[in-house]
Amino acid sequence: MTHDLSNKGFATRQIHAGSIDIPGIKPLATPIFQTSTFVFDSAAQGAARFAGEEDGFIYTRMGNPNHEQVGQKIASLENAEAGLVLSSGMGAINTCLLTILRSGDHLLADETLYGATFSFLAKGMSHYGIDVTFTDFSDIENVTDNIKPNTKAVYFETPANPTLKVLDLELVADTVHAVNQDIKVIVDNTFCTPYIQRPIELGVDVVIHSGTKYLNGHGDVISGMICGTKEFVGQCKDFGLKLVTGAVVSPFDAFLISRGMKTLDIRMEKHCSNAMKVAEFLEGHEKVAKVYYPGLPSFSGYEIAKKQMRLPGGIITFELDATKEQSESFINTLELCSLAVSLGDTETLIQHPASMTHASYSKEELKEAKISESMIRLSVGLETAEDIIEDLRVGLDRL
Ligand code: LCS
Repeated sequence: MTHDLSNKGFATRQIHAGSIDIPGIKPLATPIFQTSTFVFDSAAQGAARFAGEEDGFIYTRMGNPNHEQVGQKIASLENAEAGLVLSSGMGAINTCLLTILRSGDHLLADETLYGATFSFLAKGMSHYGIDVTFTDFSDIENVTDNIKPNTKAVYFETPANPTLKVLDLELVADTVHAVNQDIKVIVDNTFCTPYIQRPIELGVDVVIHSGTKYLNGHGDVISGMICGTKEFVGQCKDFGLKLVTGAVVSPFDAFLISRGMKTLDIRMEKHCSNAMKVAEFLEGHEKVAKVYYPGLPSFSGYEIAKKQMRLPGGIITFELDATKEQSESFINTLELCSLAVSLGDTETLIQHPASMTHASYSKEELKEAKISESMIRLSVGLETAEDIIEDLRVGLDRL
């Protein structure tokens, strides 16, 4: 399906990886294979496909050309052997972890995670007899100290949602593998995308994405992805996705994601340059108490970010020098910034993590994860930077 693109640049691969050849027709854009099932030429062929003796599509839960295209694209961009697209980021996380873990196993996770991921690990995993420990990976001794003989996977985000805590990918991967080479080190790379950061090149085993965010990039699809070795992604596909979660994405959504991914690099450049301007504006404003952004030298994660991220990303978290009511009215009165969860869209989105994306954390858990109740998270969009800043300035001046 794919030409050899191994020596080609990122921009070329985001456009051409996973391209589908249809002899005799040759459409430039990929058709949408909106079909639930595929017709066999014969009973023998059907049997051969089920037996894995012949390549070819069977049924869309088990594979579809639009899925293959996205899987190949993300694998190429992450520098992974293989990639798989799923129905949501949560679908990807569930599929990945339930492929690795079984009753009696242990999972070690960083304590600052997207709210639903935290909930699934904190509450859902016990349904399967899986033990989970949360700790702060910023202190690498917390990682070493909490690995047990039955630890099968280590899970974290960097930068983390919503505090933007930056963790050293290479250090975490090397530390875990030095204790036990077989432990799968899994990182959620949603905030960066492979344009900014490629964890597999730094020793991580598995990369997860919410494809809902920058990869699709246009706020019109929910999806997720898993990248890793051919063997592991094959297990996620043939066991996790096919038999356990059934988290299959529609061919139409896969088509939209593939279309979105073709412009990933230029969108990420603009998200990041806009975010840098907005972060500098916020940091200089007297009504802003603190700004969390990997591109600011004042930010605690700045040095590690510089080492492993090619750009600082498009998400900024900040705290106002204001009461809870004032912060709420600030968010309510913005005009250009939309009050909505999600991130990575063309539109600038603003939300309050403690009561929205991270509402599943208890007050104590929020404190533990250093998610303050006054944090406001901004996903800087692709509008004109000065217009985003002006919207924020008007809101801040009203305080
Ligand atoms: N991982 C991260 C880092 C996320 O931010 C999200 C969603 C997910 C996984 C789950 O992906 P989904 O199933 O939604 O595709 N984050 C959201 C957020 O911060 N606001 O709304 C959703």
